[in-house]
Amino acid sequence: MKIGITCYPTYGGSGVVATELGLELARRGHEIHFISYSQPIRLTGPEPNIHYHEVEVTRYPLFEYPPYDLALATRMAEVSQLYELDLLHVHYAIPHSVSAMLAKQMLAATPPRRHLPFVTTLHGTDITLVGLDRSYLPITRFSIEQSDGVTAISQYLRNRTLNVFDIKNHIEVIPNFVNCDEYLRKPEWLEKRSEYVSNDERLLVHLSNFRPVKRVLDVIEIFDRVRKKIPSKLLMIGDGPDRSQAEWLAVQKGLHEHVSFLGKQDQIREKLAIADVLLMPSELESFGLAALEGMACEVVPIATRCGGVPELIEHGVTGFMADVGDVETMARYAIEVLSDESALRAMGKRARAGAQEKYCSSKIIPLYEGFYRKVLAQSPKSS
Ligand code: GMT
Repeated sequence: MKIGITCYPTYGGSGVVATELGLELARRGHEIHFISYSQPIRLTGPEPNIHYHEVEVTRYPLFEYPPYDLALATRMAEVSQLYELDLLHVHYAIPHSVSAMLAKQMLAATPPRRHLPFVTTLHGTDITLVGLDRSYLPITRFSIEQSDGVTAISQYLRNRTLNVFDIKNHIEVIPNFVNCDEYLRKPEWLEKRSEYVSNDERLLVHLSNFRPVKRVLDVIEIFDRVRKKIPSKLLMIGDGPDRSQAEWLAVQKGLHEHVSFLGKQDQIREKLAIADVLLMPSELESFGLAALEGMACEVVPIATRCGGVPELIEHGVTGFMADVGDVETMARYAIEVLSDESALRAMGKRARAGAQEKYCSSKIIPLYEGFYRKVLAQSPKSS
């Protein structure tokens, strides 16, 4: 198939999922065209079957807000026409779904009148936060209803979308995935662990875009409690609006020598795979991709019981969950599991087995392929 993919190309789970999906589909022989304002971050080098089309947004003094969604719609239509795409797959409804809807309408109305179905994948904040802003809700609902296929990354997000948006479409749940052959605890990566911790220390990790929903201050609070009982260090991977507050809290608590803020990183898996525990105390996660990537690397996730997280983590078996804001309980779980090497390693192995059982890309990519085929079969070839 020839598939156009649009996503937010910078750091953020939806862009990561979209890019990894494109890469996996390309390896399986599909022709993939990324259409976005910059090259997706995990798209590092030239890859067979992968094309990237940049969306240029004209700046003009009259445009206080340059109309990216219109430029995107135009580029989507152009690329679809030129490369004879079979369908578009947009990740994150706002504004990508609206742009795809416009591109589809333009192509249908202009000779030679191509039919271009589009699939929208809902990731979370497009529904839970942004979509609930009254100014975005009607257009988001409309573009979801106009989609030829809609998927959600968890059962939770599917149910929430159906309830909040009162949408009649079928929403297929296709969960996020991880490449289990690339995300694993490689012995040669473990050798690098000594750059961060000594032999008698434990290593905790947090990975996010440091937005308020991630509650990064709770990460520092949890680590503060763990560090009082267990010699340990914390790696903070990523960047975003709450980073300086977290750095300041670490200084105030006298932890600055034990916490490394690494910023945005390219080789996430090599950093994840050397850790013992991953902290994800988010206010909300529709899925929690960081936890899945950690689990594949045998890192025990300690997270909040929110959104789609209970679908991913089996409490007490493949990780731990506590209520949002309950840093005492999350710290207690971390101390318990980090105090016992064999329990820690056994839970890490069960975490990987949990990831492998349901979420390896080898299991999930065929679900997307099947879904595309279903959408194409239901769509007329030309209008
Ligand atoms: O919340 C974020 O960090 C960004 C957001 C995104 O779209 O990039 O994440 C959402 O999508 C991820 C990938 O599907 C999920 O793993 C996250 O759980 C989800 N975030 C929320 O629901 C808050």
